[in-house]
Amino acid sequence: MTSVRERIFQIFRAHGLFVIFGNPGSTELPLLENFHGDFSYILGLQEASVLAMAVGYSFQSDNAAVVNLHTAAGVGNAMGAIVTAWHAQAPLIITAGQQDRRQILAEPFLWGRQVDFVKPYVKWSVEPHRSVDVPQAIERAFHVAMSEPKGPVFVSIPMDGLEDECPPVEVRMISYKTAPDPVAIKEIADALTNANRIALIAGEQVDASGSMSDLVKLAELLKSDVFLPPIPYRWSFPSRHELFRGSLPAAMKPISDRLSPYDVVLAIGTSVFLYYPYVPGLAIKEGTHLFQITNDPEMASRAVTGTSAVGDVSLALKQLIPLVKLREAIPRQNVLREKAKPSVPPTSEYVEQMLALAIPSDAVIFHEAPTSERYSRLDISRPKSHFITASGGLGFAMPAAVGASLAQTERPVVAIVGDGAAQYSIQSLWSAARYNAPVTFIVLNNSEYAILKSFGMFLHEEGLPGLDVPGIDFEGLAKGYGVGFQKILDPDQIVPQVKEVIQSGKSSLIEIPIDRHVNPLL
Ligand SMILES: Cc1ncc(C[n+]2csc(CCOP(=O)(O)OP(=O)(O)O)c2C)c(N)n1
Ligand SMILES: [Mg+2]
Repeated sequence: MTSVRERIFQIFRAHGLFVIFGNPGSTELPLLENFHGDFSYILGLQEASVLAMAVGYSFQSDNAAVVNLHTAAGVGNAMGAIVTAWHAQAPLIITAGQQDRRQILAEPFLWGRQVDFVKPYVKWSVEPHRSVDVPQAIERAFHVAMSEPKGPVFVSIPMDGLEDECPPVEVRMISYKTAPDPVAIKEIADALTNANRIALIAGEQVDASGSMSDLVKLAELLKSDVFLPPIPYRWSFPSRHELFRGSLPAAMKPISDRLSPYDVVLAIGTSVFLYYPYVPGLAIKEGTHLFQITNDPEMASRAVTGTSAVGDVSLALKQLIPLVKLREAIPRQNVLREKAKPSVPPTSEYVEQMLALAIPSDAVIFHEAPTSERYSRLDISRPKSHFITASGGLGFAMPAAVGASLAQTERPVVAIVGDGAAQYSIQSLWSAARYNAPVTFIVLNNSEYAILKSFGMFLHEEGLPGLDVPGIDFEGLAKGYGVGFQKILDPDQIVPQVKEVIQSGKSSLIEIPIDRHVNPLL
């Protein structure tokens, strides 16, 4: 006879899901009993870390990732990270234990309403009525998570009945990609052909769909300028390419100003637009026509301007490329950025400049150093290389870096985080040490929430409490969780020491004290 539990693991196996990220409790133990040797269980010491490790893993493995949490409290702890996974289109099968149904009407200890409270941030949330339905729910959950737009799903698994006999479940394959309407693509191609000056916005779905090289091909045919979207959670265009113009600013007026020289703008695989501070202005200036291609109908419907086509962006690029003609290059002036100068302690700008020299171009980087990121000059030329939190919720980068490292061993993995951001999922250091994930964690320490001081300055707010975080002992934290530690006080040592730690192949935390200068927000 084959049990419900056995069928669940058969389905995971059939879909290539051999890693379970979790933090267990009594309600999950019946599922984990006699855990199979061909699966790995990656323990995170708090659920925010568990969830983000799974996201980092799914980004690198190009597959769904499985998470097992502890009833309502565990799901609650993971909730901020589930919001991030939702915005990042991360395909997760999130499971959690539920109390035994034979006593559920009495609302026993650990019974929870998790099916309801995750709902706005998952594509599907279910607690099967019968234990024999759980494997079928897992099979369906996999397909819901993997269909575009991808995203997290939630299955609550009651702890009773997992030993019951369960009939086989058909493990199915689905082709998930849907091509955009060729008529819409032709309209976009015609507009590009007839345009004077073109800007492409290289959205996150480009990297996620493995089509960075096709986007480069399109940009080189069109000789267009290429921007990343505001606050891009995935990096989709080579940072050292001559057509690359950086990220768009994250506010209305600055965006329409930045795009005003162009008569045709194509935003491919991203929102139109992701705003942060409210700076009123036109969505787009008169004379600029914007087109959007996105895998997400909701993203298309909330766009503030332009004409949208819904469909898979990799197929869209394959359709577009043969329809556009090679254009003449437009002469451009190279804008040389001034080099930041060393000081003690160094500015975040100087540190980012040094990190660009120290971090190899094949690295996978998770960036969560809010005031410093804007100075980044990292060499990003390969797919799946640079990620930031898609929701704005901190506590993503460190655990996601651990998950990314567990998914692949060829590329070095680096997390660059602020001293504040580092605290939200600090226990991910333990998972890095425990599972030999050689992540280099670089903490830029200004003992404050500098970005919030910038935001306060922008809004002319005075007397704000809670923006200083002095006295955190990073050496103690690193050692306590079992990773290596280095503190770099001499700015000249940043490049050699960071290089050395990355090459060491061990998980380590590097603390770099930086100055406390508050920079303007925009
Ligand atoms: C989960 C969560 N809580 C609170 C915030 C609000 N927040 C945004 S940035 C920030 C401070 C970041 O400080 P740090 O990482 O030290 O970076 P710095 O601005 O100093 O470079 C905070 C608390 C958030 N984004 N996410
Ligand atoms: Mg800080």
